[in-house]
Amino acid sequence: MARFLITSALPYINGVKHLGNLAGSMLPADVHARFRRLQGHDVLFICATDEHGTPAELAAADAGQDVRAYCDEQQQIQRAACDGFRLSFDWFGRSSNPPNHRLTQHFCEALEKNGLIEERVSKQVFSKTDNRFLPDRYVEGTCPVCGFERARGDQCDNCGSLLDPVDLINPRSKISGSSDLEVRDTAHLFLLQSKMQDRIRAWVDAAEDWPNLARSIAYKWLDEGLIDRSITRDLSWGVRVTQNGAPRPGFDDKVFYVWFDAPIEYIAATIEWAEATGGDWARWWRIDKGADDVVYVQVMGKDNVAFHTVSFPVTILGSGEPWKLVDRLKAFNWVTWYGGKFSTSEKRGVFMDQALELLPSDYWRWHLMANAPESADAAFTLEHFQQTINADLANVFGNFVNRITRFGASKFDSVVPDGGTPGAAEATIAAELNARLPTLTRFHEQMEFRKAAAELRALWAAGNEYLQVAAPWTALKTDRDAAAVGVRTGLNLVTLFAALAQPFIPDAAETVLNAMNAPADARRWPDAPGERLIDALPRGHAYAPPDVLFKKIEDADVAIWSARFGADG
Ligand code: B3M
Ligand code: ZN
Repeated sequence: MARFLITSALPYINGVKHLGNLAGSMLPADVHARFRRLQGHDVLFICATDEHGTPAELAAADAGQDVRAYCDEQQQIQRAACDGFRLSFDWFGRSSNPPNHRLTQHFCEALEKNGLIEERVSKQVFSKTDNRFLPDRYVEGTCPVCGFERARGDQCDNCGSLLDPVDLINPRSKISGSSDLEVRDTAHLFLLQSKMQDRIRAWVDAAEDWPNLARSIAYKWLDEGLIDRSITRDLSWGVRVTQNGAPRPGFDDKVFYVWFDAPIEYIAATIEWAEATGGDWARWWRIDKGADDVVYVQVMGKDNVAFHTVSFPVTILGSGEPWKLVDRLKAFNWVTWYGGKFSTSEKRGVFMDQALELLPSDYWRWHLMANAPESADAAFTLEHFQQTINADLANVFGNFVNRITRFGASKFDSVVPDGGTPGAAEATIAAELNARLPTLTRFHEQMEFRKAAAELRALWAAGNEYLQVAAPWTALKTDRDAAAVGVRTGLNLVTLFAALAQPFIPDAAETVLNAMNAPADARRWPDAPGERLIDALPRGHAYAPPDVLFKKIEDADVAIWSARFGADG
């Protein structure tokens, strides 16, 4: 028994996430949390919406809503989509809640006491029409390098040059279109990351449990050298800047940068959880309060890795306080939509809420994890989705469950039959279980989702082969005892396969386990030898065949969905 703290990257508040976001953070984190619970570990699985920053302000303005009201509404919508996908968070918090405000201010003050914060004056574009400073990407103008007329203040999309907004020719506000801009001085707090370079490198060197993608991204940033970065912004929506517990002079119109407060919300969401449930948050986060034996697992897309391997650790280590740091960091590449980008504005791709209108969550969960973007980007196509579902879920798993439970119901009264002795076919499937189960367990432990799904599929396929060989329907004509062995073994495999499927397809697995009246120990992660697992249910144990588990996806469905979701490449 160990203790696992699992966090998924926090979905940004402006709208429901698409399947690519889901596949690279919340879903794999959920699969892992479910797996660790089945193993009997103590798991705390935390997520939250990331709510501060300019995009939230602008989305609220677009929707004609107050930003707080906008976030309240969007949080409910995202929560419903997460519930629909059966994401089993112990808590789904909000970075705009009070615990995060308090903790963010606390961290900044602790960093300042340790000499890691400096106030610096910089030049920034101010829009008189909008009456606000403009973040770099909200200034638009002509690129001084290539002449492209719609270059952003931070980068030109045409020639790729990195820009400073003050370099743009004919700059204008992207918010109002106004060109009544001027460059003004503004003070900001800088986090002196350069001073932490050696400590962060030593910490990454010691982090042997990180998969390659995460390590290589961390080293890339370290090798380029950590630069001091501004952790405040000229905005009104966010965490207020304080000094010694009081508003910081000169910072009335400023808040912390969203990427400074967002990771702190992992801790703050745990405090929200503790306040709501009476749990002990410090036991999960403070080394001095019992968190030393916690294994902390983070899951995220590759664009978030630098913030988690460098910036957030600077905050934590720089505070000088005994906070828990990440032990295992699992990062994902992108899921693409037919090789291109998912896009809300261009209506390309399927978003979480839309997916659930088409099919139950298990279909999506299985496909996204069986094709997880682990070693490279993975292209989602509806045709590939159709193939995976029809082959793996309908033909292999669904068909196996259906065939044997129905045959047993009609010929052996819907109970696990007694009689007969296991022979060569049972020895073969038992050996297969003994070989494959430890591998499946290891892939889950290593968070190799694609490989874990492949191993589970191979087990299901071995079950079908077993039925082919044992053929209780043929045996029944001459040898009822031999048929009884086949049905008994088959029904035990049904239960076992459903138990093993729980992390990936929890609803279908539960349907099968309930139909089989599976006792509690048959619902946990198995560690018994194959010979025992194929004869675990008591003789005479009653069950009822479940309804068809998965319906096939027809070509006509794919045609309709392609038209609706812009699947034309
Ligand atoms: N909200 C992901 C994004 O919007 C970001 C993750 C925060 S994790 C602390 O790209
Ligand atoms: Zn350019």
